[in-house]
This record gives sequence, structure tokens and C-alpha cells, in this order.
Amino acid sequence: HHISLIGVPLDYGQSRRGVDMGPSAIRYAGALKRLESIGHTVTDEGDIQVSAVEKTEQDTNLKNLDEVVTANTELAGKVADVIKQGKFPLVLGGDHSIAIGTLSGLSTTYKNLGVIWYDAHADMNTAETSPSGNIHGMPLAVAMGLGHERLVNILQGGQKVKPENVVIIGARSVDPGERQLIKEKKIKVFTMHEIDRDGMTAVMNEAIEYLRNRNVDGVHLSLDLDGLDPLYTPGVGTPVAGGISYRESHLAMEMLEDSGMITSAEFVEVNPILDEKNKTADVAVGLMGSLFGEKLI
Ligand code: DIR
Ligand code: MN
Ligand code: MN
Ligand code: MN
Repeated sequence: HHISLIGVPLDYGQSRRGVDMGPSAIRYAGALKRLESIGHTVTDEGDIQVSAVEKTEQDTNLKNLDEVVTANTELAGKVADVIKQGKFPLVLGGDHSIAIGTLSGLSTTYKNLGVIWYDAHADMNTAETSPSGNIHGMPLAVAMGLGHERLVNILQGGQKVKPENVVIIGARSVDPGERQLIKEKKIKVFTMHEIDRDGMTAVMNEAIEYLRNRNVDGVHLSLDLDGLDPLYTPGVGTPVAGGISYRESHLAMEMLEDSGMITSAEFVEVNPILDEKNKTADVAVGLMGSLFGEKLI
């Protein structure tokens, strides 16, 4: 691949500061060299601009809506550009609200995009169902065309991802409104229960086959580091115990690489302030290695 690294130093989609340093932490953990050593060409596109100053005035329960909309609009344009140049967009977060921009940008090229949402959470709240007002809990709903109109209308309005093209992996903290939407839209969800019961191999085989049967024209991997157990990735804003293991996560990445179906990816929610010696960014870069075809022998 020719991979484009795009940093998004955004922490306004949730309440804890510090995840804006995620792109730096991931770069410092050696993302660029790691991908080059596999044989890929890598261009670091730098960071999307994010205001360092938080606005206080608001007329909505959505936290920092203006800043989130501005950054995601720029990101969407950047992602759209990068794909048109034939490059693979690899987006570095930032909190998970940046998936709104990434998916908007991808939707300019992919008309039947598949999405793998690797996360402890479903991120399917709307302004009405959100218990927190945190936009990082909303991006998957927004991509399906549901939620605040300023978020849904980034780049263009409407549904950017079809609900039947979405697979959630690792869920273990789901809000009541999200549960209802998952049922209503018949979203394919592999919770920790399925991972424990059937094993990661079976879960990934099923996820890959599910998306193949949907005849998707691309698959985006949106990986929230809190999908893993906080034992391995403590540097996240909303850790949930009982998560996916380090080994299972590498296996999942290797199986996605073998499938050849992944056309874009993002790694989000790395918060160096909450981390232990950049452990979480190190894990993120290791997972990128597996996703992009690193082989031991
Ligand atoms: C929760 C937390 N469902 C919310 N979401 C998180 O605020 O909407 N997503 N942490 O990653
Ligand atoms: Mn900040
Ligand atoms: Mn998330
Ligand atoms: Mn999460």
C-alpha cells in the first residue's frame, strides 16, 4: 500500500482532556517506521487543525459541537482527497468522534462500505439518547444518518453507511437507546459473550463472511483502543473491564489482513495522560503491524 497517516488531535468529543495527544503518542511509538519496514510507502500528512481553545457558550447538550464539526469537516475532505490519490487512509485519533469525518470522507468513494467497529461501546447514541452529551458515543449512529443534523450533514447529508454493512466487535457497555437502535437496525454485534464462547477465530471468520455476503466495495476498520482489556490499553478515557485480549486482537488484525478486504483504518482514543509509559500507543502500533501484514517468518 501507499499509506497516508492523518493525525486528528481532537479531544472535544468526550470529557477527559489528553486524547488530543494521541497522534503524537502513536507517531512516537514508531508507526511510520513500523509500516515502512513491512514494505509499505508511508506519507505522514500531518495533523488536522483543532482549536486549542474550548468555547464555553453552547445551545445544545452535545459537548463542543462547533469544534467537533469543524475538525471533522476538514478531516472528511482530507480523507476524500487521499483515497482519490489511490492511497490508504490511516487516521490517528483523537477521540472516536473523528470517525464521523473519516466515514464522511470515505462515503465520497465507497457507496457500499463495510465497517468493522472494534470497541467496548456501540457508539450509536443520538442527541436524544446520549447519557453524556459526548459526541464520541455517537459516530456510528451519525454515519447511518441518525443524530444531530450538523453532524449528519458533514460533507453531505444522508446515510453514509448502511446498518446492514456494520459489524461491532468487543461490545460490553451499551446504553439503553443504543440497544434499541441495534435491535431496530438489526446490527451485527459480536459482544464479549460471543468472543468468549466461540473464540476470536470463529468471530472473525463470521464477521468477514458476513461482509463478503454484503458485497461491500471497501471495509473500514474503526478501532477504539478501549475494545481491548484495560490491562493492555490503560491509556483510554472510558476503560471497561473484561475486554478483548492482546493475543485475540493481534489474531483479529492478522485475519483481516489475510482477508484482503480492509481499505481504510483508524486507531482512536489513545490518551497518553492516562497511559503507563505510552503502553497504549505501543499496542496500537503493534496492531497496525499485524493489520498491514507484518510476518515473523
Ligand atoms: C457512552 C460511552 N456510551 C456515551 N461511550 C464511549 O457516552 O455515549 N464510547 N466511551 O467509546
Ligand atoms: Mn485539547
Ligand atoms: Mn468508540
Ligand atoms: Mn469505546
